[in-house]
Amino acid sequence: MPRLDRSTAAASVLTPRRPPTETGIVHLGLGNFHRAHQAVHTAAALDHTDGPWGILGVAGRSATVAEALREQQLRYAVVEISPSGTRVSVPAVHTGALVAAEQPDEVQDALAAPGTAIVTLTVTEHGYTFSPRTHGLDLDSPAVRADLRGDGPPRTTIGRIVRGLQRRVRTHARPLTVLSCDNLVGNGSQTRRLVHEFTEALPAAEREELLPWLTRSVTFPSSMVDRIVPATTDVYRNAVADRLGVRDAVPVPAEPFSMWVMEDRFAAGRPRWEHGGALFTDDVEPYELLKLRLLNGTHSLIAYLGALDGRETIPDAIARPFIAEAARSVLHDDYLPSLTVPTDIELEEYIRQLFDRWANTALGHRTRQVGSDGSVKLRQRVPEPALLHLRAGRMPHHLALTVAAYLCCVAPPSGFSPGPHAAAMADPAREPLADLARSAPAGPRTAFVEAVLESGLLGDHLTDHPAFTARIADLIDIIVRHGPAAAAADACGS
Ligand code: CS2
Repeated sequence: MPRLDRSTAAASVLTPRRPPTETGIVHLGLGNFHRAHQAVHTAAALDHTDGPWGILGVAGRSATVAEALREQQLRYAVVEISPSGTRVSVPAVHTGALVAAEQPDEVQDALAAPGTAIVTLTVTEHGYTFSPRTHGLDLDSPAVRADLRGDGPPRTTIGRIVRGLQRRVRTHARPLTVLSCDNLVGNGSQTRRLVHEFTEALPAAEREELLPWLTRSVTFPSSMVDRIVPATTDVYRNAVADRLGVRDAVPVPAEPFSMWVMEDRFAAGRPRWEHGGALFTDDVEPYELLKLRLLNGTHSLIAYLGALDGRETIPDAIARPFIAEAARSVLHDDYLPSLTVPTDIELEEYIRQLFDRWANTALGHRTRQVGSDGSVKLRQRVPEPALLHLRAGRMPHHLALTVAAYLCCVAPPSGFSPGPHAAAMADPAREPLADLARSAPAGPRTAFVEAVLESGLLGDHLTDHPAFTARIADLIDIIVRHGPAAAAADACGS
């Protein structure tokens, strides 16, 4: 069977009809999410109004996707899956694929190129080298320190951006937009702060060269992104082979739903993304919080309870009545009161859609994928709503359950086996949390939870609420002795 490439992609599935040849966007983070989200929205926009908006995709370290894309002349398929059917499309918007760790110079050139007007980012929550302790750039990280010294090619995303900006200011100093598309609260202002902090930590001459231009000419709009995109498996490779009669090594599975809301603060123009379904607003925060809490926050609880209950996928987990009930409770009782719902969102319909999306059995999104990186994800989802309730004298039982289930998955108390799906969750804090679990005294688990919260895992303020610590400890105990269903029943009954 021939490989998917420019000559074989069937015209009927290709968007836009006239693929761009000039690069206007450099994208950092060439994972599945970018290829099923910004790339698809850009393809749809360019189908309507063309322009110099090709995307140069940059992977961080792993060369697998970039190499496959190059072999396939930058074509890949998006396999949209729902119980009612499968739709395959080929977004043809990429103009190149680089690997930052292998081609650092090309990446800096691309960031500095006069035609580059936007840098988009999907580097995941832990790609930002953010320190929960200082609420700013992690200056203790060896990689950040090496990047500041300029020892070899940059290793961090923020380092790469700043080195590219230096090259830009030295050559032509045209304005630029840096657009974070990651699930962070205030992702634009966070990124701005980290880029500025990195610049401020540079030697004086470099700082003075860059900072005035950075302040004047580089904007950092915030954005809310939403599309469930699982990992690729052979099921999706076979779907492309069946539909298009070609081999695609790197297709991207995705649900049909997709949403993108952005602030319209672009320093040097942008594609007409509104024609590709994006919304523009002056204030993204209400959309971000809605999505981060109702979707992502609830998703985390479904993933951890599901994994502890032996469920491999999110649809398998939500099919368990006790998990569906816990999801409803966390969503309605704990997250919803912490939000101002944007006026154009029909809340009941939005929530109904969420449950349908989680129940998409055809998609097979794994509990281990959603449960991975909880130490960086939960910080964006849990502390603020929890504090809001605690300060008003209410106990957010299901947020406590979320943290308890997370800890049972990645830092299981000795003698407790959380099962294979939890064991497969990757987390940068796994080791330090396991150390805390090992050194916890026998008996009540309060000391362990206290130590976890004091480590800054969920920000600084939850430690002011010992009742929350005690509730998490309680629920861990119930999970260990009676299982996740009993803990969920306890949280619901409280
Ligand atoms: C999920 C998200 O893995 C996770 O934490 O909650 O990846 C979620 O699927 C996306 O944000 C949906 O837009």
